[in-house]
Order: sequence, then structure tokens, then C-alpha cells
Amino acid sequence: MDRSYKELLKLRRFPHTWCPGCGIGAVLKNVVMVIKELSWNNQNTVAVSGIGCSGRMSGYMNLDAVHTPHGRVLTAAETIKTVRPDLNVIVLSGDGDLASIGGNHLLHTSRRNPDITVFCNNNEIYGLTGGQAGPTTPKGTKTLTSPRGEPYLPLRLGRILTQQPPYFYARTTVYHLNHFKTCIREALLWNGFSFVDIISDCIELNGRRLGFKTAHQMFKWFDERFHIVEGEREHLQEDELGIAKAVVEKVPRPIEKVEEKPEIPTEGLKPFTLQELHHFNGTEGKPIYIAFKGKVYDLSTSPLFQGEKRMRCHLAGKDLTKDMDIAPHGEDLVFKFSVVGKLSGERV
Ligand SMILES: Cc1ncc(C[n+]2csc(CCOP(=O)(O)OP(=O)(O)O)c2C)c(N)n1
Ligand code: SF4
Repeated sequence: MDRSYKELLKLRRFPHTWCPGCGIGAVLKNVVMVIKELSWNNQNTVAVSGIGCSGRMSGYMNLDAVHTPHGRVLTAAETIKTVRPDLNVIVLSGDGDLASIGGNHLLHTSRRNPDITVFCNNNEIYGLTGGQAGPTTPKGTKTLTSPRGEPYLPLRLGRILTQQPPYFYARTTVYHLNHFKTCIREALLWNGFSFVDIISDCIELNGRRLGFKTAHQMFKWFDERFHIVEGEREHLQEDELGIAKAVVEKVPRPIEKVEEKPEIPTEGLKPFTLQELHHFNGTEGKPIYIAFKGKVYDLSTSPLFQGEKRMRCHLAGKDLTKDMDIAPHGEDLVFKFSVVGKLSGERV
């Protein structure tokens, strides 16, 4: 068996801190294996983690890694991708970190669609802090904070993340290993925001409370709860493992009609020096003239010139060529007004 994926693990930090049987180990191993298969390495790939047992994954990877404050993993990952688009950016975190305290970032990062891949170790609980109910805990589950059963319906991550294209949402489990690896690979190769929702086990602080004696018993339970669906689809039912993806259809942009600007001849126009132009500044009933690219326009009827005969910070009676060249509307502000002369003489 090819064990070269171990190059991507910081083996000197092992043994890891996770409980025996915890699903996080399988997430780490399989993500690293696929990264190795794709020949990604510590020169071109960054791993970003949040807080929680799952958040420790990046620390065991032989990649540049960032361990971020609780809930802020996506902001850090998106920032890295923005300033270094050449890097592969992967996120490894828990359902609590991503969907509870980080829920708002999940909504908006997915909406902005940066090219990053998120691996969510979804054990349906807050593991690190003792097994409290989180946003993905199924209704009725007994936890440290819901001893009589979680009273609320969980967040349906699959529904939230497949609301509007483009999206890539995969649901898999740590038990369905072949399927899991396919999801990892497709997500890493997806161009845009991709999210792999990995149903995983926290045997110690969730499983035992639910009556499971071993992690393997929990895996069997995953097998009963979920089934794999093959092929292209846009949405997944709550009991389906698969990949839901959609791209935005490229609609050709309508060609903008460019308004023809009449060419105004300058011969025969009355010449104005800058000093003379300054006189027409709109005060005491005088007309409002401004110069633009050598022509003098009468803007007396322009609603843009108001108090103190200013157009925003620009005064009437001036040559505004430089200002209008860099303004968003530029020439469009003046060309519908009549030309009353041309600029001549030296600047004063
Ligand atoms: C601001 C802040 N609030 C609360 C905590 C406590 N805390 C640490 S990890 C965690 C939950 C982690 O749950 P999850 O992301 O599901 O990870 P798991 O431990 O289950 O892998 C919480 C609430 C914290 N570290 N910082
Ligand atoms: S507490 Fe739960 S999630 Fe954390 S390492 Fe142990 S089994 Fe895994």
C-alpha cells in the first residue's frame, strides 16, 4: 500500500490528542491521501482550521497552517485565497465552529463563492467542550445540555448551501470510505466554494450518551440512516449521501448602445481666457460656464450646480477637464449642454 501520504503529516506530533475511535482521524487521513494523489504539497496548499477537536486537524498536517479564533475560519481562508489566488486553500473544522458561531460567515463566504474547499467534521455535537447540543444536533438527541432531548429542529446545511447556484455540497460519512474519498477529490477539484459535510462520530461525548458502546456501532448506525445516491443532482434529501452541484448559466451580456456624441467644430467659437471664464461663475445672476477639453459649456440650466454655484466640490467658471476625466460620469455630464466658446490663452 502506498504510504507516501504520510509526508503530509507532522508525525513528530503524534500520537494525536483525539479519543480512540473518534471520526476525526479518518477525516485527516483521507483528506491527506487525496491531497497527495493530486500532488498538492506544502508549497502550494494551505490548511485553515477553527476551534474544537476538529480544529486540531491542520496542526497535524505538514502544510502551512492557520489555527483561527472560534468561528472565524472562513474569513481567514477567504482572505488567504484573495491575496494568494495561486494557493490551494482548504478548511478543516467542526459543525459547531462552522455552523454555530461561524454561521454568518458560512452564509456570506459561500455566497461570495471563493475557490476554497471546506471539510466539515459533522459529529452533530460540540465535542471539545463536553458534548453540548449544537445547531446540527438532531431533534430529540440527549446531550449534556439537552438531557431530555434536543427540542429544536437542526439546521439543514445541505439546504442552506444549495439555495442558489453556483454551489458544491457533498454529504458523506467516515464509514463510507470510497464515497468519502470521491467527495474529497471532487470538492478539491471544484472551481469555487465547495463544502463536504462529513457525518462523523464523537464516540466519547455523544455516542456513549446515545447508547453506543463502540465507534463501529455508530458507523453501522450511519449506514442505516443514510444511503448513497449516484449521478448528477442539484439537491440531496436528508438521508442521502452524494454530491449536489450547480453552476450559473452564462447569459451573454446585452451589448450596450453607445450614444453618439456630436463632434462640435471649434472654428468660429468665441475664445475665452481662463480669467474671462472665471467671470461666469453663476454669482449675481451671471451664467454658469465651465471648460472641458478646450470647449466652454453653458451649464446654467444644470441641476448639478447648486449652492455657491458648485458641482459637488467643483466651482463654476473653471476648466474642469482634469476632474471630469477621472470622474465616473466624465464627459456625459456636459455634452448635452450647449457650447458657447473655446478656451484660449494661458492658464492663470
Ligand atoms: C468565542 C468562543 N466561544 C466558545 C468557545 C468554546 N468552544 C470551543 S470548541 C467549541 C465547539 C466546537 O464544536 P465543533 O466545531 O463541533 O468541534 P468538535 O469539538 O465537535 O470537533 C466551543 C463552543 C471558544 N473557544 N471561543
Ligand atoms: S471528544 Fe469527541 S470529537 Fe473530541 S476527540 Fe473525543 S471523540 Fe473526538
